[in-house]
Amino acid sequence: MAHISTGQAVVESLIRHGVDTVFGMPGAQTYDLFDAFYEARKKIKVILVRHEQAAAYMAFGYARSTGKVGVFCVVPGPGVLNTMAALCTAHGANQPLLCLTSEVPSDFIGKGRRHLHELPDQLGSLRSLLKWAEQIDQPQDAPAMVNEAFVQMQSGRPGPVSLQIPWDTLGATGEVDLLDPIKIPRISGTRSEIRAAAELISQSKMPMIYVGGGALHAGEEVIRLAEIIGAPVASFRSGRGVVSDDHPLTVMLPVAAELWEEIDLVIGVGSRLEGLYMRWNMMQWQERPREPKVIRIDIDPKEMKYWPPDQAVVGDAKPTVGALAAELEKRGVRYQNQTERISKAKSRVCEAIHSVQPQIALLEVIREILPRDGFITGEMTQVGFTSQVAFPVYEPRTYVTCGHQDTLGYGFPTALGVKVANPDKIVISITGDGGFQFAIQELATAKQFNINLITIVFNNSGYGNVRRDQETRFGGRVIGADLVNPDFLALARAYGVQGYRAQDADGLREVLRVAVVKDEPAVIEVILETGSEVSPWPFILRDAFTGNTVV
Ligand SMILES: Cc1ncc(C[n+]2csc(CCOP(=O)(O)OP(=O)(O)O)c2C)c(N)n1
Ligand SMILES: [Mg+2]
Repeated sequence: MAHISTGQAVVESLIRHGVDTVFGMPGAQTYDLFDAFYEARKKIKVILVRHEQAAAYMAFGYARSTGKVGVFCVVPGPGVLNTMAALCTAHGANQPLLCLTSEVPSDFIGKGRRHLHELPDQLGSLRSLLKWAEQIDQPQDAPAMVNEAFVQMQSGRPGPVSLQIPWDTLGATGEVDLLDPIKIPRISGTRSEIRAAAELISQSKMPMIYVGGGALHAGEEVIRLAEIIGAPVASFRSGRGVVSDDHPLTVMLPVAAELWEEIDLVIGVGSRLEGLYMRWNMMQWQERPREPKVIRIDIDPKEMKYWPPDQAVVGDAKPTVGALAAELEKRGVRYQNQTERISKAKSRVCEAIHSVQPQIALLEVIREILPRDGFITGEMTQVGFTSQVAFPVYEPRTYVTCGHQDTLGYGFPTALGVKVANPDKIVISITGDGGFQFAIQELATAKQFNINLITIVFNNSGYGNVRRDQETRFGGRVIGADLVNPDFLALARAYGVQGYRAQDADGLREVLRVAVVKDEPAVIEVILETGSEVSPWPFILRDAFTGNTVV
């Protein structure tokens, strides 16, 4: 029992959960919380940002690259609203993020008197967007509320949550009992579900495994299953790296498209099967075709209603896939060897996708220099889109994406969080000139906190993706797509960050090598001629293989 404030009780509880970093920006309502962070400064590092969106994106990058909870702390009202794009991205990508914030003083809540930073219904707004949100009303409640927040973030389908503590409550003191964290068990699918799934697999001649973000911790089990049944393991973006791309059974999305016609069973693991059914067919697939058959292994039972499989197995990927592999081994399943078919499809796609220039050449240079355990963070840019279907990934979590929200501007601040979480690894952010300018001021954060991130900016003087669509689908009626940009290198230098420029892939190789050795925050600008990039979309939406045109 200790006599402490609510703020101190929250911070002590975070420490018990292993939190070592908090991203954020203080304000009057959160002073007591920041004062508690000050007291705990030997155990928790506070990283100050220049705009709250970056605090949330950095926490997102921290979570995505480690599997741990990402924590940020912002003022209520405008502070919280500034983090919403990142929170909806975290929600879409099932990431455990804790948004710590405050509220108007308790006596003012719900009165509508327009107190400083007051929202009509902040808790209601947060609940409508997040997995869970609660208010702490007294110091004694803080440890149990923090425990519940961690359970909510990490159990079932993970997701972002918020704890708000009213201005006056944060400083209020009381006798507090600190608590140990609650262990979250990994629950397997039932025996009967696993037997039924094994039965379907035994009847299949050409199965394909398809993994998503829910399988990132289950790589070993997925490989075991793949090797028992000789099936290719496909993924779009969140599942990249579950199985290394240099395993002969791993295939990227366009290779899966090549194999698709003969596949008679899809085994989805921790995935909404977005690549197959929500990207292909121009994102127009309303109902699941009867063939191929589908088994879905997912921790979220609701998924089974959204996209009904022939066999549902509700459980955590790790024990469930492990149990399924054991069941198949016991049965001695025989399979048709697909290895040659897979390697032929890989070579065909490799040749075809080589036409997506200059993106492929640029990505090859990045892959050549980035160590196997180095991280790359994507963006909604031509090189970023191409990377989703062409950049080899060797380890889980090293390919950091925003998932289905396709949130322009997430990349650079997210990558800063990845680097904070992985200071000893090389981290590269790839971004367009458009996306970079969503959070360019965080170069100051990189400088101040020695976040040695390498940011490669592909400068085509515009929203290249928009421009291409307007050129090809609206007869050249280009509107809202061209950008007059600042001098990115001068800007980087003004922030005290190293700046480099490259004109092509060879130039990028030269400066990227230098930047990696120097190990300091760096911006590399790659100049691209406007409209010069070949569209990667046929390889994502599958029309390269079906002859359809992009709608
Ligand atoms: C938050 C958000 N706003 C707008 C968009 C729509 N959008 C997608 S890509 C894009 C252009 C990106 O331009 P840039 O970052 O320069 O990359 P480029 O396509 O030029 O390589 C836009 C505006 C989006 N996906 N997300
Ligand atoms: Mg651009």
